[in-house]
Amino acid sequence: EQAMAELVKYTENRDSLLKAQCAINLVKSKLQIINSELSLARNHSVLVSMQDRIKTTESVYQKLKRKNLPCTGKAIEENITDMAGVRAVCAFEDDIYRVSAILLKQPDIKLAKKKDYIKNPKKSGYRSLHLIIHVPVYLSTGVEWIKVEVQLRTSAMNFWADLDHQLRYKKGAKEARLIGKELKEYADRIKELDEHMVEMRKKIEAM
Ligand code: 0O2
Repeated sequence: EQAMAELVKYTENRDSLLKAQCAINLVKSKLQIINSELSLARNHSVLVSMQDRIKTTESVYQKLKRKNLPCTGKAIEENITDMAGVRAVCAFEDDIYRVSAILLKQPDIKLAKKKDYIKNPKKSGYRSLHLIIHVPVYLSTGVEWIKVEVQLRTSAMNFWADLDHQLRYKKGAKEARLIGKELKEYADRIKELDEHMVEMRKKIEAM
């Protein structure tokens, strides 16, 4: 309980929440512009949907526990890279890399870390492209660079990850073990499906 109270000081600080929301809005606005331009150029809708969230105290707590870290501001600052998160869902896998390249070329975006779980899927079968970026939020007191984790996925990857997340986080370890192997097989099938969908689109474009 004391750990929780310590955590709340950092996760529910109004100043930090405001900055996180501003950073999210900025990234979403950039992604919307990229989507409009790219969809026009490629002649199909590139982004299917976008979601954002600020990590809850409970989720931060679970993550710190999982990593055996103390509930301190320092531990959050150093280890929780997704306090502010934006998820962008594309129809096609190749568009993920187009969106990412355009975003990262912008001079006011600083890339801290790129984790390509599409080229290197997690053991669970999880696939997505993660970009941990810093974006400038202009406040009356000056500029502050805020960390945002952008997760880029296809609709199919998102479908799989939502289901997996429900199982992994809402159910216990026992259930996860029982069904994990089966889910991994579906992740492989989704990978194939994503590849076929790009081929199909190219075929249609060439007609
Ligand atoms: P939530 O509820 O989404 O916020 P590490 O494993 O230490 O290298 P770390 O810091 O855990 O890396 O980050 P990682 O794994 O690069 O990305 C974390 C986020 O990616 C997760 O956030 C999930 O959103 C997503 N993710 C990563 N692996 C999986 C997976 O196997 N299945 C699903 N469904 N999502 C995954 P949180 O904080 O775990 O959860």
